[in-house]
Amino acid sequence: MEYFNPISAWSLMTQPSEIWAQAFASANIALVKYWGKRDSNINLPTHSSLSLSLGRLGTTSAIRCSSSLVEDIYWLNGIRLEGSSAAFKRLQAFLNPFRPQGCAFELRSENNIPTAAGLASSASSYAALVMALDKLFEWDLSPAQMSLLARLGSGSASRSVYLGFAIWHAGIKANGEDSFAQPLDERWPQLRWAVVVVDSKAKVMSSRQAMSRCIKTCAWFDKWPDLCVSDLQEAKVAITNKDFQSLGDVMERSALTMHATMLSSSPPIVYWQAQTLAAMHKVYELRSNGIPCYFTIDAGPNLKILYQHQFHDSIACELEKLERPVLYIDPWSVNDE
Ligand code: 2P0
Repeated sequence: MEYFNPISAWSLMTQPSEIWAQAFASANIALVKYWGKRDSNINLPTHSSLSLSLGRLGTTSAIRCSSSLVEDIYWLNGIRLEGSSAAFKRLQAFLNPFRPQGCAFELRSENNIPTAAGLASSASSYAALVMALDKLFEWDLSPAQMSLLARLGSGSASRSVYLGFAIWHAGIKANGEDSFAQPLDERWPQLRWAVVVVDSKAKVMSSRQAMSRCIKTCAWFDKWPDLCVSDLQEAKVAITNKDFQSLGDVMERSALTMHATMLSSSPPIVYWQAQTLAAMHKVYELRSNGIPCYFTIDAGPNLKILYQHQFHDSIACELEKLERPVLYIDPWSVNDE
């Protein structure tokens, strides 16, 4: 089956361009998680997911395409990727369909978030890359088309072409043409993220590998997509009603159930560290003291806490006691505070 790619017809007409094109994309954190694929070649998920952007945390990518380059060159945070590395091969496979004949790409990506530490750097990387390509080749794609293309690089990247809330529709078609994200037309300016950086080193197992192990070895994995469908419905209602407690409840449940699939896999996958649990218990303690805040956690040890800005001082004062770096983020602002 041919997979759906809105560019293929145009790429043949694309001329090499010596100029650089640059774009920024925010990382995103899923409130209702994506965890499971119906097609791993083109990142088609088993169910829809919902995210909120990470504002100023993300990736800036600059790209050029030239016939004077003898081979592709990819830089990540100033370090040139080895041609034999998995990251290089993945980028090259992604770029090949758009490559004008006889040309090579030079890509410079800068993440201002710890790379590969469960802070969604692949999401912002592929989204920024697609946005930069759109400028470079003057494709003039719609956001939904950019989302679809970004999904081919990394599933969660489909949600990173937007600021704010985004829903990635799972779609049902085998070629993926109906699997892309759209923004949720709701602003909630009081919301903030606190990201507790427990460990910024690259994780031992990629999300991709972990997801695949869960699908193959978690005995109850077939129950998970249905739970996500009801969680998504509940989260959408909570956002419409600006019901912080309901949104927090569903967000924590989605994250913990996703981690339950990892704990039920063989061998089990445990991303949490002692300080991850300490941070979770700090959230419970804050709540029991009347300060509303909720956590979510991805494929890594770092905890993301959602709160409303009027509680910032009380929350920051308590999180400081964890003695870990904490990043405070306005989901809708891409500027440093
Ligand atoms: C998410 N995660 O919804 C979930 C929650 C991690 C935990 O999407 O294989 O890097 O590139 O599609 O997008 C991380 O997985 O995986 C992820 P691929 P991706 O944010």
